[in-house]
Amino acid sequence: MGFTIERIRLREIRMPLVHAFETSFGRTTERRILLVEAIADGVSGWGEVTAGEHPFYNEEWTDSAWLILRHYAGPRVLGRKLESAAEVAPLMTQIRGHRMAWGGLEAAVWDLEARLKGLPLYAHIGGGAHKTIPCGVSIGIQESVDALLAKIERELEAGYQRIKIKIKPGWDVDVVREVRRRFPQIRLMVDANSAYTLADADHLRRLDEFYLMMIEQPLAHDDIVDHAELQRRLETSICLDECIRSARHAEQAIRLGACRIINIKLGRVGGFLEARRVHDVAQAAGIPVWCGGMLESGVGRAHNIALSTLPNFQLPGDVSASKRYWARDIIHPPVEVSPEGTITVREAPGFGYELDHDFIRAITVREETIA
Ligand code: NPQ
Ligand code: MG
Repeated sequence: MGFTIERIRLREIRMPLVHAFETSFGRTTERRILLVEAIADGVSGWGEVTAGEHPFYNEEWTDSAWLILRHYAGPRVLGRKLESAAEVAPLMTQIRGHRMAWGGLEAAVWDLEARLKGLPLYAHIGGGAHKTIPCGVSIGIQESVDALLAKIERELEAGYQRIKIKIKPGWDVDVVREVRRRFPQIRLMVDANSAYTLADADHLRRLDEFYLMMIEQPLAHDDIVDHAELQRRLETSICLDECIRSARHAEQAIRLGACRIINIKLGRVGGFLEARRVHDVAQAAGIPVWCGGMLESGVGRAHNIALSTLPNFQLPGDVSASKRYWARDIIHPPVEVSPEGTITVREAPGFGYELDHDFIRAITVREETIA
């Protein structure tokens, strides 16, 4: 069919979180989210840039992403005849890093192409192996262990199938012990967001007695080699997040034995083409994957749901209901989770939800159209 992107509209929206979210790298109370609208033949596709407000999860942040999109990623696709959305990622290879920035545009073009073809996004990316997505929650560092236990209880009552708690030095083994004492049966995992080094291996080994599903990204954000050494010394499976930015990284991590599970985030790997490649590399090696989260608005959340329908998404993701994060989401209906802890994928063309344009306009703090 082919199409030409005539305009790209960037918007920055501000969304206060219902609850502050604290990780080993900091505390977030309000998101500054970039939405990318790609327009062809009068049809719009939507994407979300998943960078944080500061370069603390990885090197990107909201402002760096705006500049990359405005000056590098946008101009590379504007006015170019595309045969397929799969052609977008290869246009970005000259740009080093900044995958969340251009990945937001890449995802918008997949959504656009799905709409042009009248297909649901999940089908257009080759998904649909699962039509209901198992959901987990990611729970930030809390004021006290009692507060954490109460929060876990609420999420289990809501039906969530897996609990992930954030850890850091000083909030790890003793906290996990209390959680396990109270909830001996639940599917439980921890995420360190790179808060440890290999020198902490003996300390991290103390987590082995709690039969966790996995420990996510314990070591440096850009390390694979030390994770391989740590995995040899742990019984608990390592899941890599930050350091898997491409299918090549996934292949190398698996070859070195650095992980037994991979968390795939659409933005971190630069959109759907690379996410699918990571998925396929892991699948071929017998490594299960699950969909990570970046406190997305409804747009990014809907993309995550589509991604999670690929067959090797075998474990509950950090894909949860809109209302856990937002008093009001920018899509309609909001993402809802069943009492069984699942999200059912929607069949409408594109990402499957309606955009709340009036609300988006009301929370937009800057907007620029490049043509
Ligand atoms: C993770 N997400 O899996 C990330 C980390 C994370 C849901 O645990 C602003 C933007 C704040 C992105 C906090 C979850 C963030 C962020 C945490 C990402 O490692
Ligand atoms: Mg993580």
